[in-house]
Amino acid sequence: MAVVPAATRSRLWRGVIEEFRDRLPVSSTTPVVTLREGGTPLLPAPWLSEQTGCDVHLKVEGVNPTGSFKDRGMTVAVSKAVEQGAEAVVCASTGNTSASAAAYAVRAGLRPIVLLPDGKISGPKLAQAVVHGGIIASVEGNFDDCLRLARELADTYPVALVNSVNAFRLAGQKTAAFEVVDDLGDAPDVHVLPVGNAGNISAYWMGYREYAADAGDVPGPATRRPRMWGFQAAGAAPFVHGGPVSSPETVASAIRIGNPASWDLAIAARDESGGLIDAMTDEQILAAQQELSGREGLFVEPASAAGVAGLLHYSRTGRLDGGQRIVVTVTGHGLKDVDTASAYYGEIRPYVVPADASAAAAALGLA
Ligand code: AN7
Repeated sequence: MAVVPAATRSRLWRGVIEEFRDRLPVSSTTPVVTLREGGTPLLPAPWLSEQTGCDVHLKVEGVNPTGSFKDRGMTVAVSKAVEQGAEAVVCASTGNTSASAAAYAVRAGLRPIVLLPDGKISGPKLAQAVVHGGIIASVEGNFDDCLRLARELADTYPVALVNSVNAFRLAGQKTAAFEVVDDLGDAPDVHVLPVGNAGNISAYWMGYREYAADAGDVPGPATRRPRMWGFQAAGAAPFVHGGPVSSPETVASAIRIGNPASWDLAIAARDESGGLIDAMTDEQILAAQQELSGREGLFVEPASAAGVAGLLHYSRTGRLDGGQRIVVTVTGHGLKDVDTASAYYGEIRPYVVPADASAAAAALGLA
């Protein structure tokens, strides 16, 4: 068998802790719990670029091991939990955090306790918590109730809280901004993403600031920082209303959150960057999800399309200058919520054909 010289082999991505160790709160003795998350594609988006007159790229976080960006923060949070001697972790979740927490916890030999809003998380996300051995509580309440409960449990009982109020989560998630700069050579003009509990917009802003080294005198890999544009769902838009929303409602169940934990950090990200946080309707979000699937070939879950919906809306209403370089984070895989996507198309009516080439060709419009 021919030997492939090491230099010509593709390099194995080691996960965000090993790739960015010097910028993360770990030491040489921290046990690294990883599923080799991160290193996700920055995908050029020709259709969105044409629509907006900008150079648009998608940061495709759905290819992480559990299918969402949550894995970046979870590798750090669970590694630190092990280091600190935890035996169990707890989180509240609209679905993706629980999937990620359960996977990383079992890998580390910890018990994953997940608090989910009763009936309000998608089937595939619930299945992930189940297959990873999650100890599941279905809470009579919404995400905000679950998070309050998770905090109270972690305050009183021997269990580590791994929601994004855990600073290790945000530290891990900031690595996505590092990857964007590493791939583009500098920060984009605008970074667009969905906003729910507001950890991710806060983490990206931390990452961009750190890489531009505005706190120290050593020049960083970036010469500039982007404006941060966050988009919520109209029925769950506390940042747009200027305060908590008591009964958040949206088809984008991942961002059905009325009382975001990272409120101050997200406001700072918005204002220090000269950015904005706005809301899109469920119709706009689903239309953007469909356009991403049908035009760019990328299937994302509804919440993940909120940023794309916002970008298209701002462009179509004349509020986006052309010629800019834009990165949009699409946070979770489309397979995370197949029911919502399928429902958008109504009843599926395939061509029913005999197993015969000429008859099939006629029915399918080939002949
Ligand atoms: C696909 O899993 O809050 O603003 O509990 O799953 O950082 O909260 C999920 C959030 C965007 C919003 N896109 O990010 C949870 C949870 C997807 C998400 C968000 C979430 P944040």
